[in-house]
Amino acid sequence: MASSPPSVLNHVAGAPVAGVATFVKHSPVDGSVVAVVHEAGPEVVDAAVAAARAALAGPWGSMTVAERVALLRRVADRIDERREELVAAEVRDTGKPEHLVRELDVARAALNFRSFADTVAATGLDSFLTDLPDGRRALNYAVPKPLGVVAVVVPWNLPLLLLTWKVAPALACGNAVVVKPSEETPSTATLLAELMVEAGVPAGVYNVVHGFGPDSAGEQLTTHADVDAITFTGESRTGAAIMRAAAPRVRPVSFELGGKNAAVVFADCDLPRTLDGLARSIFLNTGQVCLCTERVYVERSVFDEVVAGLAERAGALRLGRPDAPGTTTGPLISQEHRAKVQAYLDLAVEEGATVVVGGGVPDLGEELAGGAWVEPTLWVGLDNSARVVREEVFGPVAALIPFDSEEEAVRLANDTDYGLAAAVWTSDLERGHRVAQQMRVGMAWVNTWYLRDLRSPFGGAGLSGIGREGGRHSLHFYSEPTNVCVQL
Ligand code: NAD
Ligand code: 6OD
Repeated sequence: MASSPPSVLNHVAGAPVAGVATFVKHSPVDGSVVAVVHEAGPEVVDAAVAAARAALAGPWGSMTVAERVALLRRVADRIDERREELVAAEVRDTGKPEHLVRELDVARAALNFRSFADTVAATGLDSFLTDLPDGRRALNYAVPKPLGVVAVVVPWNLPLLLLTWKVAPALACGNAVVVKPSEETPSTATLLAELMVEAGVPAGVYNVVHGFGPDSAGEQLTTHADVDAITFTGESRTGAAIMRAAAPRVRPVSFELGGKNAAVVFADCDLPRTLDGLARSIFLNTGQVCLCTERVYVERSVFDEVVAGLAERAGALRLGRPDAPGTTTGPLISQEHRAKVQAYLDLAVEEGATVVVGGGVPDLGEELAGGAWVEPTLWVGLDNSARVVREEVFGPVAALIPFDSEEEAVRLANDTDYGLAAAVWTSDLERGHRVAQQMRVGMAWVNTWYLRDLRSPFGGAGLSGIGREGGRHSLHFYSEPTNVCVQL
């Protein structure tokens, strides 16, 4: 007899809590039911916020930085120790290839805790010795304080990675958090709650509420009167809704939102390396990384070669079950998301695209017929006026467009309402610096893509977000200094 799917509960004040209702989570791989999730409801959200508030008034609120650092390191150790359980849970929810989850998502979760432990441990106070013209002297020093109760609302594409990217610095700064994971990926947030308890994080410091966005846990949490700040990763439209929710009480927000990221390929690039890098930047995680390249501008003299090289690499991708040897590419997250991506595949053709590869739904056999599969797709024949070149698809797709000059490449790449990331491919390093600096984005890579130093600022311009996180930038967001001025 088949075993029943696991129940995923909310986590409040250090303990699992049932919800007001349940919903079913389907596997993106084959459509089977993989979990039954407890939707929080307003009372559980209230209880979670109250638990966080109470934790701030308890031992957590008076812990030294060194004690918090030790706790963060213990959480990282627990992630390492229970890595395979986290991998299994993330794979079940997302359908990603197992090796990707192990090497990227779960490895980064542990690193997030270690990195922010290091950063907060090494951070001193701002202090100034002030000499006034009238001869008075004063000592100014700024004491960082936590913001209080922080709502953490995250998406489904890199669930544990993005959640810990916000939770680790929030805890490093002494806040208590209420986390709202995506309804598509509830499992690892809840598993992390167990690890927090095992590591000795006081009850109420880390709470999890499950549910959807509007009229559910997302909205209930972000409109809650006792939440002090909101940190959010997700779609730009959702960011706008959350900004409205934060406005009445003027609460700080940090937003990491959508992208329509460009790659600029110059004829002088190292072509094999560039093609490998481009293929990774278009197709990693089935194109479901906010940083993924969906627009590729190519110097005309190498355009055909780049199109052919990318088509070959797209053709070499292996779609399949997460645990199948050789799988490079998983499904999209859900049928709902596939319907959105498919609508863009149809629109591209209506807008005059020539489909170089892909363009539809693959036939992977009966066993996977209920999954959210889509073919890796490349288009030519479009320009920046097409909606598929302007709007974020969030799937394994890219439009390839030729350019004739550096100036034109910069103009085309910057011709977007978004401003998250860009990649420049060239062997001329001077040009690499010059073009990267002209990109109106939060992160510009040269001859690489998604290479991260967790101390560097991360965020977006325009529709791609507000603020920067990473290293000391995160500490700035998650704390609020009190400046003390002492006349000497
Ligand atoms: P989404 O905005 O639909 O959902 C994100 C989270 O917000 C989910 O937990 C959801 O339940 C919640 N939510 C939805 N509506 C809400 C509301 N009105 N109030 C409160 N909460 C609400 O995004 P998604 O589909 O889960 O993720 C994909 C999007 O995220 C893409 O646009 C992608 O580019 C973006 N993203 C950006 C970054 C970044 O760092 N810039 C990283 C990852 C993903
Ligand atoms: O790597 C990171 O720190 C990060 N925030 C990645 C975001 C990826 C978007 O999907």
